[in-house]
Amino acid sequence: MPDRSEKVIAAKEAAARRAAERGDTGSHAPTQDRLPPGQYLVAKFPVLDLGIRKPMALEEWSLAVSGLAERTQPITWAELSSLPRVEVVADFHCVTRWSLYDLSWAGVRFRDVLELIRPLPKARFVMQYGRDGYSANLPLEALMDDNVLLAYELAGEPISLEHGGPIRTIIPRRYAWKGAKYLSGIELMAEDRPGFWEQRGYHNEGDPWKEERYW
Ligand SMILES: Nc1nc2c(c(=O)[nH]1)N[C@H]1C(S)=C(S)[C@@H](COP(=O)(O)O)O[C@H]1N2
Ligand SMILES: [Mo]
Repeated sequence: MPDRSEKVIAAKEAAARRAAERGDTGSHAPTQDRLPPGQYLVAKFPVLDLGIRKPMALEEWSLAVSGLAERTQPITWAELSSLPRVEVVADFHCVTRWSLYDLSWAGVRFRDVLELIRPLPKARFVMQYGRDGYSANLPLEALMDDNVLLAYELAGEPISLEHGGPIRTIIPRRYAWKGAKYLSGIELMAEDRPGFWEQRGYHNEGDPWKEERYW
């Protein structure tokens, strides 16, 4: 990993550690109905990731499938794009406290992809992987929501490399770190396992309305 991203990671880890030492779990009194507690609104969409951005055309994209599923062959773009197109307008909340309203995404439901994969009954958790080495864990249940997408468009355009193209996951009910940019694989698991930030002091659930920021 390049120096720059190691520094960013170290700084964010240290902030999570200091907050935990202060006994500050990140909790604040609620501000407004729409803005989760402790968040501020931004107008422009920031770019936030590990800084490892490898271009990839949609036609080259595929999703690796591993773990507890009937099907473990990769899902190709041709197959993904044959699933129903779904549009979701959602607010976006980063654990580092910026929020953005009304991002408009298009893609396919995570749920529809899971239907292709057919998770085994024992599968209760999912790890998403990004091609930058990222990972994020969630209960399978959380990915069944109507508004959880494998997104391929943002504001009517193919998702740019900066914002995680060609395919990224969005999970509007969780902090944004729970959705992998540069989505490259998913693993179905019987037991939960912490992802990239969850190993580095971030909360396992990441619900912005409960301010589940850090351990
Ligand atoms: N693959 C990958 N996905 C990722 C990240 C990352 O570093 N790598 N960062 C997460 C974090 S912390 C946030 S806030 C959002 C940022 O998305 P954006 O860069 O489009 O604003 O992506 C999330 N998904
Ligand atoms: Mo974030």
